[in-house]
Amino acid sequence: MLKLRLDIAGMIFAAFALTLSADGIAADFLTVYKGIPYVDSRYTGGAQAVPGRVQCAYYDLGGEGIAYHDTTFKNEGSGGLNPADGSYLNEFRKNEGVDTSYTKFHDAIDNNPYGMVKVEENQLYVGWTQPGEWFNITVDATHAGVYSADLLYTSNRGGMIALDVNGASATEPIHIISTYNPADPIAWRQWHHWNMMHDAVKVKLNAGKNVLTVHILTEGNMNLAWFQFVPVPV
Ligand SMILES: [Ca+2]
Ligand SMILES: [Ca+2]
Repeated sequence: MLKLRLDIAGMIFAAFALTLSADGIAADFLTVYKGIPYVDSRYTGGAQAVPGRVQCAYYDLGGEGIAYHDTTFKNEGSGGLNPADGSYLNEFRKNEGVDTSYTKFHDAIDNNPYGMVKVEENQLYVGWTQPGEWFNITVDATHAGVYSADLLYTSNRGGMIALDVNGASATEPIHIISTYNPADPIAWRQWHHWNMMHDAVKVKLNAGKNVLTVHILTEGNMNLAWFQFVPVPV
């Protein structure tokens, strides 16, 4: 059943990709793109502002093949590792394929001594990332230009990500520095060593609406929390 679902998802994605190439790619991306900015009972902001902090967990609405591609149909975090209990955080986007979770301070999970930076408690993130997965985030840039972004993340094995802007490749593969630390005696906590990569990403945006696509290229096992975008001085 799972394989069938993945096959269907793959076909939807392939059809979507064909639509894009037939239409001449990037310039037409925004006119054919069916995803919409995320919104819920707690987050009402819509397209995320640039400059500013762009939360990965607020990836677009639109579902598999449109707003994201994920290799597992269910959300491995919400409703999975974090049991459905009626709370906002445990049930956050639990019916979507992208795997989301949030930082926890009990039992020294995300406030462990092996993190390179301190994170806030209850910080949402996209986890269970695998090569080939991607998700879209609609942002709203105050002005056209080049922006760079720091990335808050963990990475058990290192790996590569890349970003598209409006359907066109916008970065070279970005090497994500591993946060693995053999000194941590708890194996599962290798997924919780938070780090900041400064100027991890540099992209050129149009004024107003842009769609960022975050691609997981290699390794996976990264937890991606947010990109903090600032303008690059001309
Ligand atoms: Ca999934
Ligand atoms: Ca996943």
